[in-house]
Amino acid sequence: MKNQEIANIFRKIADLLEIKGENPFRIRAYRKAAQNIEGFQKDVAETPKEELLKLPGIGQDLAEKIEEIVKTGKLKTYDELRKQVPEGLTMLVSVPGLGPKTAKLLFEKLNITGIDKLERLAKEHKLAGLPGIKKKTEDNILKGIEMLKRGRERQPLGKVLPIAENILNHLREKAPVKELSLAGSLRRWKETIKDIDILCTSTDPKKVMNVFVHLPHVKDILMHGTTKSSVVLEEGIQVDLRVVEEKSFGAALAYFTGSKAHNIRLREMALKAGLKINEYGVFKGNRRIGGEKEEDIYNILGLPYIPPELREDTGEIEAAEEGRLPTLIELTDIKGDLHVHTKYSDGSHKLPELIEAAKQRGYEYIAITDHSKGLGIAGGMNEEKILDEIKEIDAINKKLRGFKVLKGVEVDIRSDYTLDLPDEILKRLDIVIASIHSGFRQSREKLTERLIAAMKNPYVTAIAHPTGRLIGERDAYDVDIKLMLKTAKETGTALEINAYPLRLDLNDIHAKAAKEMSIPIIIGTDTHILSQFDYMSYGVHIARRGWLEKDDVLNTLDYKFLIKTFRRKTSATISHY
Ligand code: DGT
Ligand code: CA
Ligand code: ZN
Repeated sequence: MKNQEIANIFRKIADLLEIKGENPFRIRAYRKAAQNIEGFQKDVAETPKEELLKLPGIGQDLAEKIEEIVKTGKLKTYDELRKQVPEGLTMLVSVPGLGPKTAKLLFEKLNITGIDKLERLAKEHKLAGLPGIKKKTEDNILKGIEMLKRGRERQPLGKVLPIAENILNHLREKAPVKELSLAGSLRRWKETIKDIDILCTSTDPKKVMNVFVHLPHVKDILMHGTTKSSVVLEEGIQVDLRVVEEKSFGAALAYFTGSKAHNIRLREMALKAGLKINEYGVFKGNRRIGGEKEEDIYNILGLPYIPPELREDTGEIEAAEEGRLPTLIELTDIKGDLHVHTKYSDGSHKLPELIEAAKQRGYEYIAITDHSKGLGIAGGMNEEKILDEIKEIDAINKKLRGFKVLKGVEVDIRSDYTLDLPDEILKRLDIVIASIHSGFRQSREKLTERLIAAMKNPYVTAIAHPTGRLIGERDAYDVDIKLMLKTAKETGTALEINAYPLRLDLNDIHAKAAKEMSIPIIIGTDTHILSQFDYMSYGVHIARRGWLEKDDVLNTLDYKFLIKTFRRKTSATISHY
């Protein structure tokens, strides 16, 4: 959990360097290191320096800085930088979307040093008129402040889940627990989480609670009882643990998994049947008729089991009653990852390493989708480089048995609606995913038109991270989702669920809408370092929240069928336009 703190310091250093107008590559190096430390599976504090140096993006200098933080709890570079930049200014750049240049201007001209004043002046339109600040800038600032406030209440799933899993492991090892499960929004894989809910059974609840309130990284103990305890972690997240009786475990699990709306529907059904459901069980009068297993609750109501991801009261109860619940896609249905970066662009590994790792997880294929040249800073490929990569993949495929590497690219959709690579190159690839990485603040019409133009290209297989949001950092860009879906359908273009935990985009709601229109979906992890292959699980669970079944997702297909499906779009589009 120390990893997160170190990553945060590196991020703050990047912000400070940016305010000072330092070298963009240095700034990027800190951000990238932060990201890699966060994604690192082990505790950085307990990792020897030689091993740290093997982490992508961590050189001698950063490795020493990590050691310094671990040893002293502080970092000189950071403290010195902080002295050079006024605190009020640092606060301003913490507003998502408010860049260092604008922050500096506001700080110097209007003496804004706090979020409250910033919000007030933006609402009163007192910012517009300063050089480069328009009404739209004010709107963006207000949006950013709102996001910042929201972010304090709810944190991204990708940040909370690893912390929760560490806690479960710790309890499993150190406490006398029998049944043990996450509940609440985490068990439903909601994209943001308010707090961590955990349930267990035990013959020694006192001991369990003792271990729990003394977990590493507990900052405050809010409550220490024998059936319920609550702590706040240093990361600012609250964790509730409940120890329940074995005969009630299923009922409690259903109750505390929620959602509240789903539970209310179940209780209404129970009342109509003359039954009572609560966190202790299912009762007929005073007689308990179930509650040890979660399935009991549904079975007694005459329903099939409803998976946690569906429990939002968005039609799952009706579907269950009418016997048309989807058979949700599973992680094991996935036959390969379709969004992977190598050293040809901004990934950290060479092809053979990635292929080996993909084989080890039992995949049948992966698609290599490095960035095109538009993304200068991400080391995007020009035409020559991509031809080199194609050649290397062809050579590798000749030697591989039982595994295929798809030649692909993540081509940038430019602000002027064109793609960053000519058709002559795109047509030589097996998969082309197109995405927007710049000009997010164009008008809704223009942004939508960019996506539509890309989808009409016969060689574009899919749109990657179609709405561009970064949870807690950047809202989705303003696109006409309906029109995007309609065009995807008409052109036979797939849409991606990007499994990168800060993206998860398409989100659950849009994925469900896409499914209802039979638009093909691909799930890709956007892997830049090996451990990120694990993100597939996030993508699959978002798909599950979108009611997706195996057949809705293209990378559950065998290689042969997958390629056939991709080609079908190309030939259909060429004959149509
Ligand atoms: P969040 O906001 O990310 O923590 O979302 P949840 O769903 O984890 O919400 P939370 O932690 O407030 O409560 C956990 C579950 O407990 C919730 O999903 C349903 C159940 N629950 C909590 N309060 C109530 C209530 O007043 N009535 C009912 N029926 N269920 C409740
Ligand atoms: Ca919760
Ligand atoms: Zn990517």
